[in-house]
Amino acid sequence: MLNPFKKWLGNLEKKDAPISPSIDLANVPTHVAIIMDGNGRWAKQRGLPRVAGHHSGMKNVKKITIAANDIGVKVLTMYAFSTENWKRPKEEVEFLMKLPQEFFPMEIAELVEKNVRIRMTGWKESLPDHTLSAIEDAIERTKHNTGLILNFALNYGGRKEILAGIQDMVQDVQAGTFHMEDLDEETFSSYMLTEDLPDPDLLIRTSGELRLSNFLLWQLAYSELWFTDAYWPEFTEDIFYQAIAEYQRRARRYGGI
Ligand code: V07
Repeated sequence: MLNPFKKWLGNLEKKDAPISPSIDLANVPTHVAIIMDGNGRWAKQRGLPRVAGHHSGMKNVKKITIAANDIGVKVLTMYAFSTENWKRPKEEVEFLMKLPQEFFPMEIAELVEKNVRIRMTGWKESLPDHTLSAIEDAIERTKHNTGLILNFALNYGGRKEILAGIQDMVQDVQAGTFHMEDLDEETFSSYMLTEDLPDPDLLIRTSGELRLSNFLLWQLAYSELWFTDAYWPEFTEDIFYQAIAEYQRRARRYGGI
């Protein structure tokens, strides 16, 4: 690019919200996954209860969804609750399970206006009825939207997903509807909960932890990983765009040369 500001200026002409001059809008990751960590620590640092951190974290979800939508990200997967999180204190779990029903009345109008489609990856069975109906309502009300897919990973665990996929596959083999000769990475992917989504191009984890914590184990095989010390409630559009710019600077070679 001869004039690095050309895209930036082009941007300003098309949109009123300035994005970032360092982002190449022609090379934006299709699928970004985020581990929204550090809500409890953010709260503790301020002398607040952990749940205040979760609440603040919830309010950050829409902001980053809109920032992602503005640059053309197609899928945004947010890790909201893992299969391990049930082990937390009962009061905290109960509070977390109320967040979906609180999120939608507050955010749905703007998300619908931006053409965002809501989805969920995880096991619905063990969620409380009030949580599940809030989620299903949002999925239903946005199912015809064609913009960014906001995919909540909720009651999700990567190893459990892989084992469940193997179980389903073995059942299909026994029923004669799947043949072992056809097993390869692509057919196995169709047994994952994310069957119809592309693999994430970029994983972001907040709060300084450098682990995958059982998130999208199969799907993250070739993803770029990006970490920040910022706690999720203080993660801004600017930090998000820094991650995108860094993603664009890295050569992605898929283990080849
Ligand atoms: C949760 C807020 C974000 C920080 C991480 C943990 C706490 C949004 C939702 C949500 C989930 C499904 C849905 C609509 C909204 C949510 C949980 C926790 C359990 F359809 N934030 N958020 N769900 N946190």
